[in-house]
Amino acid sequence: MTRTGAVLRIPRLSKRMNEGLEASYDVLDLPDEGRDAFLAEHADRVVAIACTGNGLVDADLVAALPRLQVVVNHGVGYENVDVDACLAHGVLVSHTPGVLDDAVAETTLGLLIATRRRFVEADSFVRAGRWSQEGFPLTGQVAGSRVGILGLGRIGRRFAALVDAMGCEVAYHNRREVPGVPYRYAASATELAAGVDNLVVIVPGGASTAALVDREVLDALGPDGVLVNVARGSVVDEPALVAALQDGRLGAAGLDVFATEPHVPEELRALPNVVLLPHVASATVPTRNAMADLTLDNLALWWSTGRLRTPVPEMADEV
Ligand code: NAP
Ligand code: 8YV
Repeated sequence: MTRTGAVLRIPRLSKRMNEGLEASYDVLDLPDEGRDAFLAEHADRVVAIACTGNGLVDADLVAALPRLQVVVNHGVGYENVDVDACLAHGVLVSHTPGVLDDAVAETTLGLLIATRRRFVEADSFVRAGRWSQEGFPLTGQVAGSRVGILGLGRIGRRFAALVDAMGCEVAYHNRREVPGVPYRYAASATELAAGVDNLVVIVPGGASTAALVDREVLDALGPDGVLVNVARGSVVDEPALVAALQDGRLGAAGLDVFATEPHVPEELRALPNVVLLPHVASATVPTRNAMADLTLDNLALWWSTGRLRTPVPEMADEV
């Protein structure tokens, strides 16, 4: 199949992605300013979009691109893409499931241990020369603890296997019980939080999970509880989280994601009982290479056959 047209990049991507796109396609960059003038000049050339989490593909953009046929998203989460608008315009969407599970699961475990064992504080304690005057306080422990997983999907299951191997008692909540897993099912996020020491959040973002972890869930987790969020900032009610940490109603939190990245509220940054990461759960060289390659594979396959290797689940019947 011979296709003509340009690929719209939103925003500029990794070196590997940019080089892969530029080697094979006519690439345009959506500007932050002067969008209307850009679209007036180029809209009818664009047949594909290559984007990532902070590249918004909303209904207005989809409607403004009359020849758009495919969106390839670099990332497994795709709430940045309005899938309903794409479906309505016959536009296909792909994402990058599976290739990042190990990296995200190991980040989740690392963040949980760093938070529960206060490793970042302990590092500052040594650097400040305090060790010669006093010992660092004893902490809680992850091994053998009760771990709740909100979102037992691809990544959640990989993480469950890691903490299972550490002798943890694993429970989870999804909207549907997963058949055949050896972990206890909880009927709600609150019920899950009430029965564990550590709550790990790894559901998709978007409207359906917005503030799923609210004050009630945080209070159920309680003053000795640790929350780890590697999902999306939108899944946790951030002001409620800050208040719970400040009031001592929640023990500690390890966060890779925030409500309005890269902004992290000053109140969170001022707290000693948090470990904060800049959305790096998948950010290893091999994993980011695999994500870039899968994204480029989807585009190349669509370009030559009209099909996708890893369509988003809403489109599984379309390709
Ligand atoms: P997945 O395989 O689709 O798993 C998602 C799980 O969440 C499913 O088990 C699903 O079960 C559950 N779920 C969905 N909506 C729910 C709700 N409203 N309440 C309770 N459970 C719900 O996805 P994945 O590949 O594991 O990735 C999960 C998410 O992790 C991504 O969408 C992305 O947002 C995030 N992520 C973050 C990073 C990072 O860098 N921090 C990296 C990769 C992924 P049910 O459908 O039965 O509810
Ligand atoms: C990336 C992610 O940070 O895959 C996801 O959903 O959040 C991360 O792997 C993001 O896609 C930016 O590349």
